[in-house]
This record gives sequence, structure tokens and C-alpha cells, in this order.
Amino acid sequence: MRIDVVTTFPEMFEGESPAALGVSIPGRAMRAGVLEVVATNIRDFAGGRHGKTDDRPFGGGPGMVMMCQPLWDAVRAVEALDTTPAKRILMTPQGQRLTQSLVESLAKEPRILLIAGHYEGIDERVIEKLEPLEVSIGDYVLSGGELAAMVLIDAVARLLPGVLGHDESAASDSFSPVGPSGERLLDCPHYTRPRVWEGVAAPEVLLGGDHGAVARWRLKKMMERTRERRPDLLGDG
Ligand code: 6GU
Repeated sequence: MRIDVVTTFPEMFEGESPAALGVSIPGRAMRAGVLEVVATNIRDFAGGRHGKTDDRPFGGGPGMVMMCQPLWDAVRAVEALDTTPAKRILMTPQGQRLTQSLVESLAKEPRILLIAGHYEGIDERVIEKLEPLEVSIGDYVLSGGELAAMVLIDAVARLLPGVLGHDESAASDSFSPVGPSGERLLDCPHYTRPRVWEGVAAPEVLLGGDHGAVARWRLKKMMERTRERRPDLLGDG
């Protein structure tokens, strides 16, 4: 999959081993060639002598507004870098919430173009013309869309074919549809050696070698946890 990021801070995504995406599973996906992340600087498309990408808001008020033309030109130029059509996504706290089911559907796209906005906002006219899917990672405000874009990229990367090994399959993660009626549940608790730590023993059922009993115990714990912590996932939030 190719993911383009249109941003005024491309350095956050670039280099031999970019901070968040160069390590762990996203790093593996990139080194394996399953994922390619290409960052483009909106500033390179700014007209005028000063390379301005933002201006003061009509009507007054604090902050700056991202101008239409540099963003429009950047998106069109980036799209033309590859013949594969890109799914346009604008990272914004006003977007639909990023969920595992949205991540699963995005992982099936051949190409994604992420727009990371900054400043107080983006001129509404360029958003209307680009018609992106608007996505938020939660109800809090980040300084810009870049960290949110990295969250989306990480979540998608681990679902790409061949990225997770058999022993780390995504099928048993929290939010995978594993409940008896396809509910998305929280994961169960996990244990490893030693059997007793600080006087606390690991659950006996996990040590007995009865795979059916282990699977039943895990599903029961997943249901309990979800009911306690996230009843909304069971439809009774
Ligand atoms: Cl996608 N962008 C920004 N700037 N803040 C956010 C967000 C996105 N999602 C949650 N907060």
C-alpha cells in the first residue's frame, strides 16, 4: 500500500528510520515493501515570494487559516505521482472517529492520501472541493494532524498482508470481532512465567494444556472485561 501524507512538517515522516513509523511493526511493513509512506511539503506548492501556506481569518479572531491554493495544488500534484487513485482523508478533530472497523476497511485500499492540517483550520472551500473523508482519532485537540496521521498509518500497517506473523495475528486483538455474535471485545488478560510472582499465581486453567478450556476462559474474560470497562461495545453503553 502507498500512503501519501500532505503536510507542512514532512520531516516527521522522513529519514532512514522516521521516529514512530521506522520501528516495530510499521517499520517492518515498510522494510518489507508492503507499505510505502511518502510525505510531501505543502510549502513547496505555496505561490508568492514568501511561500505562505496560511493567512489571517476573514472576520478576525485568533490563529491562522490554511489557504486553499497551496493545499489544492499539493494534493493534485501528489495524486499525479502515481496512477493508482488515492482515498483522500483529512485528519481533523471534526471527523468521524477512527475505529478498528474503519481501519480494517482502509487496509483494503490500494492507496491513501492523508492531509494533515495545522493552524486554526483549513479554508472550508478547499475541503468542499477535495471532498475528503474526515477522520478524528478522539475527542481532544492535537496541534496538527501529523500525529493523528501516524496513528492511522500504524493501525493500518499492522493489518496489511504478511506484516504480522502467525503468532501475533490481529484476530485476537482488542476490537477484533470475536464475540459470540460478532461483537468487538476487549482482549483478555495475559500471563507468562514465572507461575507465581510476588505470591500471585497465574490462572490454573492456562497451565493445564486443555486448549478448549483455555479458549472458553479467554472468551469469558473478554466478555467480562468488555461489560465492565466498555459496555458501549456490547450495545448497552
Ligand atoms: Cl485527526 N487532528 C487534530 N489536529 N486533532 C485531533 C485529531 C486530528 N483527532 C483528534 N484530535
